[in-house]
Amino acid sequence: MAAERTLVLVKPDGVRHRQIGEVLRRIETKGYDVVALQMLVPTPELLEKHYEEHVGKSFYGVLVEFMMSGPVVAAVVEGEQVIPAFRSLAGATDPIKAAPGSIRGDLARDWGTKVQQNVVHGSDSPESAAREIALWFPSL
Ligand code: DAT
Ligand code: MG
Repeated sequence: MAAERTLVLVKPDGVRHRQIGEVLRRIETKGYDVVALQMLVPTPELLEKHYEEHVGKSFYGVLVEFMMSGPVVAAVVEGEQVIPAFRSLAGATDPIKAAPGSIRGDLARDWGTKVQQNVVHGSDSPESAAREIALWFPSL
């Protein structure tokens, strides 16, 4: 099967807790390639496009505020079936439900009522990956 690409974000909580290296280590150890990397504080405009399916939901404001609370690391990761594979490495959205051994299960520190503080984002489909990579890395 051909290699595919996914967009990974280390969210502000992961950056704050010095977990950038640990997240990238898990990706590389699994056998995937980091092919583009940058650090930035996202704008509301970028986040509105990135999270377009969540605009208008009850948690949208809290999510965007959190995502702008500090720098995030954005990475394009490549390899066979990397879209579902990274979702599996990341674990369930809610850190309380994320299994031990997963990034969210092991590394989330701000869980409780803060579902959005779950360390990483990973694209959920080939269509989302293409859209998100174009948003975060327009020159790719
Ligand atoms: P995922 O990041 O696992 O793809 P998602 O796309 O459903 O999850 O939601 C995007 C982010 O929004 C998620 O990482 C955390 C936050 N979120 C989702 N559901 C939430 C909720 N019910 N309350 C607060 N934040 C939520
Ligand atoms: Mg999602």
